[in-house]
Amino acid sequence: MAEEDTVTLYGFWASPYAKRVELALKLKGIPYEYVEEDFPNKSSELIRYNPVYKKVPVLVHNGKAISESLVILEYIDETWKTGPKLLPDDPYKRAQVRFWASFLEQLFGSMLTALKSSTGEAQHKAFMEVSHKLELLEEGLKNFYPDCTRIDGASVGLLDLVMVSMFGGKRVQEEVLGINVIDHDKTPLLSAWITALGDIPLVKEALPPHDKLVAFLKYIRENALKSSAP
Ligand SMILES: N[C@@H](CCC(=O)N[C@@H](CS)C(=O)NCC(=O)O)C(=O)O
Repeated sequence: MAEEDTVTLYGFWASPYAKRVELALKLKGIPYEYVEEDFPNKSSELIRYNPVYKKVPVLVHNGKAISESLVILEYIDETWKTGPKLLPDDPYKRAQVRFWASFLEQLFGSMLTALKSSTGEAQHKAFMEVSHKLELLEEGLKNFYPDCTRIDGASVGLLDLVMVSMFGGKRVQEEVLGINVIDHDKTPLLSAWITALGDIPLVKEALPPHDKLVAFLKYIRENALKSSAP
C-alpha cells in the first residue's frame, strides 16, 4: 500500500455486513479509520458515499467509495496482497465461493425473518426454513469445503468471513429466539466450522459483546413484534 493511502470504514457495531469488512481489514493488516454510524441520524458522508442504499458498510479508499459488503471484500482482496487470500485463484472454486456466499445471505435473511416473527406458528415456519437451508449448506460444505474446521487466521477466506459475521453470534441468536440455531447433531460440520472460526483470536476480539448484542436483538425483535401486532 502506498504511503499516502487512506482507508475509512463506515460501519455500525452490530452490523454483520460491516463486521465482515472490519475483519478482512484486520486480518490483512490494513490500517484504517473507523466511523460509527448512528442510524436515525446518518452522516452526510454516508449518504453521499452510498446514495443508492444509504447503508453501512461503505469503504472509502483514497476518496473512492465502495458499497455492499461482498463487493468490498473482493475489492480489498484485489487491492491488498497482504494476509490471507479471500478468494481462490481457480475460477471454478471462486464461482463456488460466490455461490455459497450468496446462499448464506439468503439463509441469514430467513434468520432475520425468524427473529422478527411472532412466537408460535410464524416463528416456527420461519425457523423451519432456516433449518432446511442450514442442512443444504452442510451437504454443500461436505463436497466443497470439507476441511473448513481447520481454519485459522492465515487461511480465512471470503466464505469464512460471511459465515462468522452472520453466525459468530449464534449463542446470542439462540438466547433471543430460545432455539438451537446450529444444531450439532443435525449439522455437525457447520457447528464445528463456526466454533473454529470463533477461536481465531482476531475474530474473538472483534465480535460484539454478548450481552450488548442480546439487548440490541431483543429490542429489534420487540419493535418488529409491536409493529406487526394487529
Ligand atoms: N447488502 C448489504 C446490506 C447492508 C445492510 O443491510 N446494512 C444495514 C446494517 S446491518 C444498514 O446500514 N441499515 C441502515 C438502514 O437500513 O437504514 C451489504 O452486504 O452491505
